[in-house]
Amino acid sequence: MLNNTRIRQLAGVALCLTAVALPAHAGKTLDTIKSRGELVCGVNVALAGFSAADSEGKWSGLDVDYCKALAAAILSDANKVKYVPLNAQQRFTALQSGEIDILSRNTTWTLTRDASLGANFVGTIYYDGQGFMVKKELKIASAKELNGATVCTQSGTTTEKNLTDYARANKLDIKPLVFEKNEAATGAYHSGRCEAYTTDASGLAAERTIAKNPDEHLILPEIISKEPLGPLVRRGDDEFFAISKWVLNALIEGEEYGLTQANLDEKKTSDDPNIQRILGTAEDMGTLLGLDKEWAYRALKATGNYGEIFERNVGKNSPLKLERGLNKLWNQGGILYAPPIR
Ligand SMILES: N[C@@H](CCC(=O)N[C@@H](CS)C(=O)NCC(=O)O)C(=O)O
Repeated sequence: MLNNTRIRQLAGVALCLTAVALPAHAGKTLDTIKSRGELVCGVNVALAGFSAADSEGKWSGLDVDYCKALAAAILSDANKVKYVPLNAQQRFTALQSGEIDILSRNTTWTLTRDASLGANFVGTIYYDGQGFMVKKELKIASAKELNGATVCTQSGTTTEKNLTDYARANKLDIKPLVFEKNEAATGAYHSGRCEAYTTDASGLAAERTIAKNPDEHLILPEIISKEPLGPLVRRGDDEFFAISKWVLNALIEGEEYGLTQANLDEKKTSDDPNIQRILGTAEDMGTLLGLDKEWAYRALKATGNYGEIFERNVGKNSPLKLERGLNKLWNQGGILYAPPIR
């Protein structure tokens, strides 16, 4: 029989083992970012609207803006971000090895990834789904007409499996042509080796904008999967995980409470307690996260709220012209719902 002392001893051993098992980065990410004076953010090499560098090396996009907001919250400067461009294959290793602090790169949240990469998904920044693009000259109007077609796609993504699942479920004889590099997949599509190219609908819109003649391409109406895209952080650092989650929530709540880049300073005198909490003019919520009371004010000031980020980068007046759709707020017909800042 185990007596109480023995039980406590065993529990102590178990605790020690747990502590030893934690990754070396545990709890340290915030300190590392602060002492380095820079957030290291893994992004897509080039995905119009989400992450792209201009000729001067200036990065922009929806995924990039999230990194800027995070840097503003932590370091009080949205420019203190080092962007590490990563392709589909490289992205998870870069996070696991500690090369980057956070991966903000059109990455779909799935059970397999959540459970097996040693990483945690921060949330969903863009609700997407997989679609198909074809050349208009082929006169294909629906994915159901892809029987016998060759479809180009990239490996190391969720895309490949969705394609085979869709073909099987719809009894379509689709031949996937899979490339390690996205340029190879799109190149094969443009040169006519494949009848269709498949990826996230946002990726299709991005690809169409950079095509030689965007009008020659049609994005088919079918969306064949759920692709909730969001940032990931390494496991084992709950503090940094919380900061990353709440910065995303603050961008969404900012929109919900009508806080824009332009009116933010004016709103500092608001007597709405929700706004006061977000902007830190009454209670200090930031200290609970290891930040300070102006964390969310700085994030919103740097990038604007979620709606502003969306419109600027991928919305109707941007080259991608994407509809808000599911990415509208929960009280405006969408599914964006941030837990409350209180
Ligand atoms: N959301 C999907 C697809 C993400 C993805 O990597 N898409 C491709 C096609 S748009 C891409 O960005 N490739 C660029 C690259 O690997 O450099 C996933 O997480 O697997």
